[in-house]
Amino acid sequence: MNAESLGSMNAAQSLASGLMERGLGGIVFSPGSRNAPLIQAFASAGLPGGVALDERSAAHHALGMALALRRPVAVCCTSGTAALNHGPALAEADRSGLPLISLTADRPEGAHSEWQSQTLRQDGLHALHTRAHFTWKPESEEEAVRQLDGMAEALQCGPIHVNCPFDDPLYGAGTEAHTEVQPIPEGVPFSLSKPIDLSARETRISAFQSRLKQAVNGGERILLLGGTQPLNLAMDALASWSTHALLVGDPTSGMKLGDVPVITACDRWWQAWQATGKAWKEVEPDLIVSFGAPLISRKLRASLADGSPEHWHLDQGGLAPRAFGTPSRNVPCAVDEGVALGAKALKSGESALLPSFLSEWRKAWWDHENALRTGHFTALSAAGWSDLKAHACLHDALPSDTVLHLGNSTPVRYAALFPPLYDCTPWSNRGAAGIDGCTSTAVGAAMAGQRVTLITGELGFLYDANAFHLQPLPADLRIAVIHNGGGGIFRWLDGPERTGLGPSHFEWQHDTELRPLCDLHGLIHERVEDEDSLKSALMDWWSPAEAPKVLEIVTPSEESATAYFRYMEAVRG
Ligand SMILES: Cc1ncc(C[n+]2csc(CCOP(=O)(O)OP(=O)(O)O)c2C)c(N)n1
Repeated sequence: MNAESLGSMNAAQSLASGLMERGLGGIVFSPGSRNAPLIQAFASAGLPGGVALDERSAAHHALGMALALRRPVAVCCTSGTAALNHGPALAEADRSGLPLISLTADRPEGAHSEWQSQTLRQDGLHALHTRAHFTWKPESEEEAVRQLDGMAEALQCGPIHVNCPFDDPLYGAGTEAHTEVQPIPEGVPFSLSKPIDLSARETRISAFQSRLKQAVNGGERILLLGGTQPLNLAMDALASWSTHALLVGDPTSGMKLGDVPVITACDRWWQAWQATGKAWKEVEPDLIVSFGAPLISRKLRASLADGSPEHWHLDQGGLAPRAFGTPSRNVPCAVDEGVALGAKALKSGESALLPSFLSEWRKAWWDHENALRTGHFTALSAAGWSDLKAHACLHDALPSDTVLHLGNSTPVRYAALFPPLYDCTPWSNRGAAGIDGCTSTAVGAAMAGQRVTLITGELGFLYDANAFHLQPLPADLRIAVIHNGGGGIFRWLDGPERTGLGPSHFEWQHDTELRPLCDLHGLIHERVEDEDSLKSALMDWWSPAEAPKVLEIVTPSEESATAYFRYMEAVRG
């Protein structure tokens, strides 16, 4: 068997059934001709998904679905530049370990050098941002199975790219798209651990556990540091960590504030510590265990790197980032598994009494944090109408059962200031931190059946407006757009203003109206411009609606930046 003799239709069919047997949870198509065999093969399977015009958005829709379903989800496009547009979502998935499958149709081998139209060199196109890539042109049944197993294995660590060269004929007769979604086939859930070399894995995990036990017994200062990752981490495991270690992480790390003692407002903590003039040495850890995407607070990360601490990183795919100046060691397991294994090791080493300098070390972090938490309410109530106030109102009103997505500019940073009332692990595309797919990712999670609320800035919203060129568009979606007239984040930085180009080239100030855009896509639009109208709009904002709702919250840009800086000062008391 080979793809040509088998025919494009059969090759696509065997890919579809092979991926479904291995746990494919959904698929998003973009229209095209070369991908006709894939469309026909997968559309008849009745998987959750949709058809999205823009491939960049489609790939983010699939990313959001993979996040919500905890399963691999595919995105399928035609040949040529379409294939390049899967890049941003693949880069995000690669950093955050999500099982996204890019299926790009291609012309037969050699078409590009023969100067045929709509071709580029597609094999390995996304090699730098995927865990593995494949050319789907199996020469035998055995090879097909081997490739499919390779795909399933790589998907446990992150995204893959499958390039599919298809020859004519591309169209069969009478494919019936299943509009009724079939139950997702049982397969490999993406967080399941099934590593390539079991013995090497066991050795590295037991080295990690021994090291933790030794650190506890030796009274070393251990920091568990969480970046963005998709899993809600188990409370009992985190509770064990909190007995022996300090927990610090982004609001999107899966360590939920309130359930365990964790510091999430990292920039607030760091800025206030700097203001005390105290030495960093007092709070420096000896050993960092990290997981997830890079920490949002660059300043805290840089200070942590100052002390060149020993560093271990939990990542199923073997990543060992040099995040704190020194080389790190990889612990090859999924984040939830690694946290649980670490907790077990810490518990087994707990016979030694906590040395007093260790208690003092943790107390230094927590005394500082507790003072800031006390100062929070006074500092917040002193603020006038601003981004800060708008975020506070939104976080107060969020229903506990909503799945929160956060734009990755200021919204994810503001979220760190408010103790969560919702049950989920909030999400933000912090892996590669592009603003180009935040809305599409939220839409993707809603496509998978979640009740999603997205809080975003208006530039991110405008940028990713193609998120709504999607059929069918899910209705259970609420989008709060903080419209501060530009990229508010650039007012938090020193540099842009000094250049004299701040408003024009960095913030990108504009007067774009959001209503016409919402009308274009059939979104229910409402606009508020002060605290009282925001509060009253939020009273029944989450009640069922026919279409997604967009709440445009207009805030003053200059006052918003001032309110943030005043808050950061006032919170110190
Ligand atoms: C694809 C991409 N382009 C540019 C940037 C740089 N960038 C980071 S934040 C930002 C502005 C975001 O503005 P907005 O969405 O209004 O949010 P705010 O800063 O007001 O919270 C830009 C352009 C990026 N991260 N990703």
